[in-house]
Amino acid sequence: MTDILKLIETKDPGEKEFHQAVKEVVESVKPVLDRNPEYRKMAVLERITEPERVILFRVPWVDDQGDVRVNRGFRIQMSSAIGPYKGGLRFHPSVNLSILKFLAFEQVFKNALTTLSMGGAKGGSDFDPKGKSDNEVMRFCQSFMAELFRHIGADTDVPAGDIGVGAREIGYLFGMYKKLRNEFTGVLTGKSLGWGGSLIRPEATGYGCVYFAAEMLNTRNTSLEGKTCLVSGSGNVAQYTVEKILQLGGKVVTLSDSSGYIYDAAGIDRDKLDYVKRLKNIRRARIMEYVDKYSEAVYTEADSTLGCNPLWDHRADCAFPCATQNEINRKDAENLVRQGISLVCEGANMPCTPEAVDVLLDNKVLYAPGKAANAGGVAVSGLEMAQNSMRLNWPREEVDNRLKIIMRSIHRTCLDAAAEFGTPGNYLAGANIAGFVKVVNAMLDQGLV
Ligand code: NDP
Ligand code: 2IT
Repeated sequence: MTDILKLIETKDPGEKEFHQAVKEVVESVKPVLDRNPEYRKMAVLERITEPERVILFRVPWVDDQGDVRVNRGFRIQMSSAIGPYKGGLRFHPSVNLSILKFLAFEQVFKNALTTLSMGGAKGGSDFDPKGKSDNEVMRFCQSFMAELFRHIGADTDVPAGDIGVGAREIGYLFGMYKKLRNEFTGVLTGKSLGWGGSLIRPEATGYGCVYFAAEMLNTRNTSLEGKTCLVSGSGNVAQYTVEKILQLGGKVVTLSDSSGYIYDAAGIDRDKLDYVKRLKNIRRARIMEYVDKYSEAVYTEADSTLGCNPLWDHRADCAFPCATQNEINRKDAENLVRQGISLVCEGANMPCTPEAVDVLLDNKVLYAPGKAANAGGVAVSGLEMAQNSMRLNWPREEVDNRLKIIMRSIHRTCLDAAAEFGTPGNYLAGANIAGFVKVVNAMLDQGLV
């Protein structure tokens, strides 16, 4: 087991997020390998940690001043064992190979858990959409797609959104793909409703995450009704996480962005959430403006010298990290436990460090890893692909019901796999094991490819 970790540390030095994601899965699946000697013989770990294909390309574009800019584009096609490559695109200055490989690796298991036929991928660029005009974003997206189009397709690889990529970017990317290929196919998901998008796709990650949390609470005979919740981020996933928590009777007291966080003791109600949606999605402004509008709330600037994020140091029952990777460290987890938290459900991908997860599990906190809890987003992407293939659009209730059924099934699958392999109640082990077994069995069926 250590060998595979040593191997990737030697082969891929410095890719710390990728190493972190691999280590977690490898530790979880050890009992599965022990029970199935064939897996080791067929080198499944060595194969599953090596992307099937990595595409790295130059993205030149012209800004509004007429200056030429150059960014780096990526697509990591990690696994096509159970379906076409599938996973989001992230536009953020922090994007690098390590981050996209960790995300693609996680996506393989997440997509397997959805029960739909999707392989795993991730892509993006170090382009920062913040502060850019719509025209600049459009020119960037067109240049990005001018290379990516030759590597993707409705039956090959179907990208979608992630941090910094929402409906606007998907629109520009789709337009360019269609022009270059001269075909109108479901090559991207997260499309707008008028031209192939699915109802509930914008809501799906956040709603699904809260459905998953409700299932977990149900195992302890309780619900979100009356629970105080901490939510981080204020983008797509955070907004719809808050919306569903409110619908289920919970109270949300925090939201954040990379500049800082707001704490609203009175609770972020439906009207305040609508304000946040306008602030973030239309004006693309900072969350600090919330306190100008609602003076009862308090804004705290982000301070990386603190060694912890004070957002996670408020009295609460449930926490939903919905911003980015490694946003909850050991100290944050200790603060959450001290403040009485009983559930942490990951809307973001890998927001808890391994040390934070240990603290949560040691303290019997219900903890759901992102690859299970945030799988609703890609699940509804899968439903968007199905609708596109049929050239049909399902009504809102139908997609939402399917999403609920999928989240319930993922919850059950995690618990069953965890129990079968000797770690009852451990959703992390369960998610890793169940996703791994499905993908690895498909790899074995298909021979050495
Ligand atoms: P958005 O771009 O809509 O929102 C991202 C939010 O997180 C913003 O509030 C952003 O603040 C904050 N954020 C981003 N990077 C950092 C950082 N380095 N430090 C602090 N805050 C940061 O993205 P999404 O809501 O789509 O994605 C949020 C998380 O959910 C990501 O981990 C993503 O991988 C995951 N996810 C997304 C899915 C989807 O369908 N969109 C599906 C499953 C998971 P700011 O505006 O200041 O950058
Ligand atoms: O992390 C994720 O699951 C996503 N960003 C969504 C991927 C998708 O293809 O819908």
